[in-house]
Amino acid sequence: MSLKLYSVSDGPPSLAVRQGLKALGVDYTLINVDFGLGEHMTDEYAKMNPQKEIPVLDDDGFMLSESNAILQYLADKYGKDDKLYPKDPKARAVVNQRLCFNMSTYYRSISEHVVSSLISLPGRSMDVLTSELRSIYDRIQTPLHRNVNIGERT
Ligand SMILES: N[C@@H](CCC(=O)N[C@@H](CS)C(=O)NCC(=O)O)C(=O)O
Repeated sequence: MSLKLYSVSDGPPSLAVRQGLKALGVDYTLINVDFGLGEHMTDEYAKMNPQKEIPVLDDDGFMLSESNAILQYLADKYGKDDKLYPKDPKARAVVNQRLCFNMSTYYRSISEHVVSSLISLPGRSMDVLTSELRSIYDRIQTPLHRNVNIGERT
């Protein structure tokens, strides 16, 4: 078995995949991609992921990008039971909802917040970004509580 993960040390999507691999107890080779040096912007890297984003999983030549897709693939392939990624349609749908919400809304808002502390984003003051982030955080609490009986497994 030759499983490799191209990862950036402090990138949330990369960290999520590393957590998934740890939870599943899967051995792999970690390849650090230096974001600052732009190692993900090379033509060589684009052959693995035309989006030029990190992380990328290489499972014996099967290349996969997008952290959520990687997590779902790993859980399907290596999960010894269905605790991490349930097979029951409703329980799985709750996990998928969290993954989609994180990618479409929560992570985007956190990223914008972090970037704006480094460079100012036109028309996006820190106060506005903070209040958006708070509101997003509050909104995820409702479905978290509503699905608590299913969520026990997540
Ligand atoms: N949707 C992607 C997002 C990955 C992502 O944004 N990775 C960042 C590093 S944390 C990246 O590679 N950014 C490339 C760039 O900004 O040039 C995923 O979940 O894997």
